Amino acid sequence: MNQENPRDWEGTLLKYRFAKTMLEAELEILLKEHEHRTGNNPVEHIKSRLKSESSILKKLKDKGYEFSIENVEKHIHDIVGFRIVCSFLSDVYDIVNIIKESKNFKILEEIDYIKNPKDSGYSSYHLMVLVPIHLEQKQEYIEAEIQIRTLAMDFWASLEHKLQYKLPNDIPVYLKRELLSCSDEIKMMDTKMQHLYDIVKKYTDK
Ligand code: 0O2
Repeated sequence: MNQENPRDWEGTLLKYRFAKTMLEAELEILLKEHEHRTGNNPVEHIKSRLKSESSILKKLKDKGYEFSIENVEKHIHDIVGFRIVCSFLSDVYDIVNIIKESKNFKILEEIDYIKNPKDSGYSSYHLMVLVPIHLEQKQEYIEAEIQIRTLAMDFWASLEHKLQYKLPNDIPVYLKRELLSCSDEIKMMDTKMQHLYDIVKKYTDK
C-alpha cells in the first residue's frame, strides 16, 4: 500500500471490521424482534463479507483513482457488504422498511434495482447505510451496503457473477441477451410466487 503508513491502513480496515460486527448484531436483533412480534420470518439467509484488499484496489483502479486511504473512504462504498436473501418479493420490501425504520443506522442512499433493473438484468434492492462504531475516544460512522433480494434474484446474480469471472474479457452480446432473458423469466417467476403467497396468506389470515 504505497505511500501510506501500514498502521493507518490496518486501522482503517479494523474500523470496517468493527462496522461489520455492529451491523451483524443490529440486523439480527431487528429481524428476530420482528419475527417475535409478527410471527413472520422473512429471511431465508444472510451473508456478509469484507471486500478483499485486491478487490478494493481493482475497484479503485476501475473508477480511475490511485490507492490512498482517503480515496478508499470516499469512493468505495461496499467494503462492508451484507446480502439478505428472502423468499417473496413482499419480504424484500418488508425488510427494507424494517431497516429504514431503525434508529440505529443512517440511510445514505437506496436504489431499487427491482423496479428499475440494471441493463445486465440484475435486480436487487440496495441500501447504503452509515453504521456507528464506538471507539475508545470517539464515535465514527462507517459506510456499508445491504443488498436485499429474493432467492430467484440471488440465483441469477450468483450464476451471472460466476460467468463474468470465467470469461477473460467482456461477455459476448448473445450471452448478455440470454442472461437478460433468464432475468425476465426469473422476474415472472417471482411475480407468480408472490401471487400464490398472497392467496395462501388470505386463507391463513382468516
Ligand atoms: P462484488 O464482488 O459483489 O463486491 P458503487 O459500489 O456504488 O461505487 P457500483 O459497483 O457501480 O458502484 O454499484 P452498484 O452497481 O450498485 O453495484 C454494487 C454491487 O451490486 C456489486 O458489487 C455487485 O455485488 C452487485 N451488482 C451490481 N450489478 C451487478 C450485475 O450486473 N451482476 C451481478 N451479479 N451483480 C451486480 P461489486 O463490487 O461489483 O462486486
